[in-house]
Amino acid sequence: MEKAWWKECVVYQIYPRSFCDSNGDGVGDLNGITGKLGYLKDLGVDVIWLSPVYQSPNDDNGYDISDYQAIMEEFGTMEDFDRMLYTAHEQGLKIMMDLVVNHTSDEHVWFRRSRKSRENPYRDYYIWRDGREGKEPNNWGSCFGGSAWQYDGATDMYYLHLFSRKQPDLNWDNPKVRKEVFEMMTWWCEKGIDGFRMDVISLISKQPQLPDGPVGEGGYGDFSPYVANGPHVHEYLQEMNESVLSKYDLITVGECSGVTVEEAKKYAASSNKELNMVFQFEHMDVDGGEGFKWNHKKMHLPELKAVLSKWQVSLQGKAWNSLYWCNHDQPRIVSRLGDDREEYRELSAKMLGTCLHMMQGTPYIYQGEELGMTNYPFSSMEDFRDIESIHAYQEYTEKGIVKPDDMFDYVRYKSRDNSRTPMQWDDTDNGGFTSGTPWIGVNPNYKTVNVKEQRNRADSVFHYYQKLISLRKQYEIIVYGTYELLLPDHERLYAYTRALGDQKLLTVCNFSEERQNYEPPKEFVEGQAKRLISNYEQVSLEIQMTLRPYEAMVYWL
Ligand code: TEU
Ligand code: CA
Repeated sequence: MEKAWWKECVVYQIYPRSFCDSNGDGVGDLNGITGKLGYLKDLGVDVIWLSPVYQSPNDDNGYDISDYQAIMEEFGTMEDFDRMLYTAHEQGLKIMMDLVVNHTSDEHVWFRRSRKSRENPYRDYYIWRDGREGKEPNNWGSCFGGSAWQYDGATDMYYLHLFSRKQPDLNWDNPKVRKEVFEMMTWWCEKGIDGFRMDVISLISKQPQLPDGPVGEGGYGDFSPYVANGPHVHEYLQEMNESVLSKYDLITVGECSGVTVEEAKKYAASSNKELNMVFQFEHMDVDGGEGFKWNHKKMHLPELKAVLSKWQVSLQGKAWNSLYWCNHDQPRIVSRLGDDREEYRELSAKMLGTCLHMMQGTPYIYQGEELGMTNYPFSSMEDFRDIESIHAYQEYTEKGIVKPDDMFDYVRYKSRDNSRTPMQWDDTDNGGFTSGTPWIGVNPNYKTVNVKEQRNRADSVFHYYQKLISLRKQYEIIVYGTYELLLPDHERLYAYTRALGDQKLLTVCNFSEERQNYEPPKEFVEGQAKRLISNYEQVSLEIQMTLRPYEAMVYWL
């Protein structure tokens, strides 16, 4: 397999709004990030993925951009950005920008011009359609509730928005749009940034007829069959690669909702004509309902193993995986697949980290994951800030689809705000995130769960993640070895091996609080394999062994 630095690195995602506030206005900012680069260096990551920092009216916390070449005022200035980039580079850290180009803000100058008249040169930058008998052009629902179409009185037509009303979709079939986007990307590359994480890039090419979709729980049609991995998406990404990406040494990852293994082999093929890797969603859906994320369903481990193993095996040698449990759209993994009760929080957070970091692919750590940060104890709908959570609650309770109490429970468990509460730096007010009033509640467990405490304690989750990262740098097999799943049907244990040349690696994780009997492959026991990491003391590999609650271990031969 061809080697590449972006296969060997570890990425850390920062959600700037919630990372560190330097000026006491309650909102995280660029100077706050610059001040914490030393922390990230110490953790050992190589690349920082910055969620959007561009100018934005913040309908969707920066994922609605009104100027791609300006910095959001709340976050600072372009000078602050340049200083952050410079300081990061000085410390050997790379910066990956979030690129949100499936849509802009409705306050972007392109859209302000586009909506003025049917004839103006910007009209075709977006997707406008006539109504159908006085109603929306088709039955599609938006990701954030309601129709995916917004009527605009000025020209008596509708525009498409797969996300909020304030996020009109760009028309990628228009070559002028592609040119503008590529020029903007080049401008950032010339500034010296090191890569792009591309927001919902799998949705940029729509089937031109825009047919009605199958109707789901909320009464709207699903757009994905006509939008996800649409007709020209690969062509447009190849064009992007040729005009921009291939000219620089970048790390690129496409957020690809609806991506299948077959599609991923095109987006992230080893021949590297499009992107380095994709974010797939299948392992995030194992505890969801079918296409409806609002529920309590618990994951079934054999299903999770089947999904992750399919991605590991199918992309082997053909494309490259990204590895993630968390991001700013997902609840905290320790509350979701682990156990966030104090007794097991750290053990299970370490177990989950082990399980993911020993796989093939580029690992992504989301801020606070390295501390085992948990979901937030929301007490009422007023605690939420996220547009998706608020709209979903309103829509499903008002239509009587879900009872208010149940819906509150679901939102509480699955809301994106669980991951967006401030980073917990120490045990002072607001977890050291801000000296002012934070824009969203700080998790009250900051008194015990925080950076300061964990950096001072050798057996913390922080030090465990530090070790996982450093192992990846020491053992090539962790990056390049081939993966094989053991015990596919086991309900509690996740065990797999990796192989590279004559080296072997064994990872065993107990996903439960019950003790589990386990018989490791003989060669590891007989060959006196070396233990690389484990979340308990006193571990030894034996032919008949018992794993303790949430125990994880890795052996190398
Ligand atoms: O997310 C798109 C996506 O497919 C989801 O994860 C989505 O956010 C959904 O709500 C999950 O329930 C990206 C960004 O990561 C997200 O923050 C943005 O809100 C969205 O695109 C629109 O830009
Ligand atoms: Ca601030």
